[in-house]
Amino acid sequence: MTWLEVQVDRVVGPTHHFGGLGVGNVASQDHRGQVSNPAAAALQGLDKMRQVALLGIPQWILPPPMRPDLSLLRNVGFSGSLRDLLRRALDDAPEILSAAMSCSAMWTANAATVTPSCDNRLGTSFLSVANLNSSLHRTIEPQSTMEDLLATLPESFQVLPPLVGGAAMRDEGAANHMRLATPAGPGIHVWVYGDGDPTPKRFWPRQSLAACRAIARRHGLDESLTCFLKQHPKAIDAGAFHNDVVAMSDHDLLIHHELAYDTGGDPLQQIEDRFQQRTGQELTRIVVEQSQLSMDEAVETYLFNSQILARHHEDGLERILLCPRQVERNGHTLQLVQQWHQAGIFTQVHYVDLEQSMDAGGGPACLRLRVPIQLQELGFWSSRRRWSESLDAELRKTIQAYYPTRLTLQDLGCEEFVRQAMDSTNRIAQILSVR
Ligand code: SUG
Repeated sequence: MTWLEVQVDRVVGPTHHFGGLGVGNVASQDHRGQVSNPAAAALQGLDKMRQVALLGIPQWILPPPMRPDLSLLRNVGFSGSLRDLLRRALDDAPEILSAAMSCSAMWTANAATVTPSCDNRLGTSFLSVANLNSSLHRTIEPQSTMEDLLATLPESFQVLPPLVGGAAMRDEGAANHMRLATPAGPGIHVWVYGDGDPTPKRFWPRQSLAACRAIARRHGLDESLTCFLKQHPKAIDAGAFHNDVVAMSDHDLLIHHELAYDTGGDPLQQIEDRFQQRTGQELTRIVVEQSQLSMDEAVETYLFNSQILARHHEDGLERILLCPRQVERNGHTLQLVQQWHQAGIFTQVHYVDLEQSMDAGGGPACLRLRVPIQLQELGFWSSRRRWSESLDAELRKTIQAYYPTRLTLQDLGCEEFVRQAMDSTNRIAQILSVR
C-alpha cells in the first residue's frame, strides 16, 4: 500500500496587505504599512502550485475567504452602511479593520492538523481545524476553512472543529506538527509547542502543550506514537513563531536547527527510538549547527520553510526541495542546500519567488497543507479544485483582470476598493465552486 501526499494551497485574496499583525513574526512586523501587490501575491502562489503539479504531485486549490469579515467588524461595534462602517473602523481601530481584511488564510499550513487512518486505533483519517487563537486576524479563519475542507476532502475524512478553550488551547495547525513515516504508511507524530518554563522574553509562544495533547487524543493516537517537543525560547525570540521556520521533515527525514528545541531530557532521542520501534527503520536526523547557520539567518532566509515534495518509485522515494529565492541569495544556506543535493538527500532543488508572502513571514511550506492519503482515495477528492492547466489559466485571467496591483492600509477603508475586492473574491469562488 502506498501513501502519498496531496498539497493543498489557497488562492491569495485581493485584500492581501502588510498589516504587521503576525505575533512574533519578524518579517510581518518589519513590513507593516508597506505597499502590497495582491495580484503579484496571488500569481506567485499560483506559480508555485503549477511547479508542484508539473512535478507530478497532486495539487488542490481552495478559494480565498470573503473579506472584509463583516461579522468581526459588527461584533466589535461598527455598524451602519458599508461606507460608514469602513470609515469608522479606519479612524477608530485600523488594526481591527486590517484583521478583518486579512488574507492570512493563504498560509494553509495553519489550516489544520492531519493524521492518516493507518496511525490510529479507529482506522479513520482525522483533520482538526486549527483555532489560531493567538492572533485576532487569524481567529476569523476556522469557520470558512472548515467549510472548504468539508467540500474538498473525501467523506472518509473526519473533519473536526477547532479546539475550544481560548488561549489555553491555542493551536496553529500543521506548522507545529511533523509526521515521520515510511512510504508504506506507519508513522509517528511530533508536536511542537512553546508555552511553559523557560519562557521567551520577547514574543508570546503561539502553541500550547495542552492543545497538542488534545489533538493527539481526539485523533485516537496511541501514546507510543506521539512525541512533544518544546520550542527553544531563543528560537521564538529570534522570530521562529512556528516550528516550520526552524525544522522540516518528510517521511524518514528530519532536518532542524540546533537551537530549534529546548532539549532537556533528550526528547530527540525518544523520537528516534519511537520511529525505529514503529517502522523498523532508522530516522535520518540532520542538525544544522549555529556555526553553520545562525538562527537569525534561518529566520531571514526561511531555509527550513522550504517545501519538500516526495515522489514514489518502485525502488524508493525521491525528494525534491522548493526553496524560497532568499535561500539562493545567502551563502550559508546555499552551501547547505548544495551539500544536501550532492549527498542525494534531494534529487532536485528549485528556487521559487514568493516575495509577497515572504514579506509577511510565509514561505513555500507555509502555503501548503499536506494531506496523506492512499492512492485510490484521490478519485474521491473534489475534482473541481484539482490543479489543471485550464483551472490555472482561468484563475490567472481573473486575477489579472480584477485584482489590484497596489494596496495601502488607507485603501482598506475605501468602499470602492472593498466592493471591487468582494466582487473578485466571488469570481474566484465561482471558478472553484464545487456545486
Ligand atoms: O501567522 N503572517 C502569518 C504567517 C504564517 C506562516 N505560516 C507558517 N509558518 N506555517 C502569521 O504570522 C501576517 C499578517 C500581516 O502582516 O498583517 C501573517 O499573519
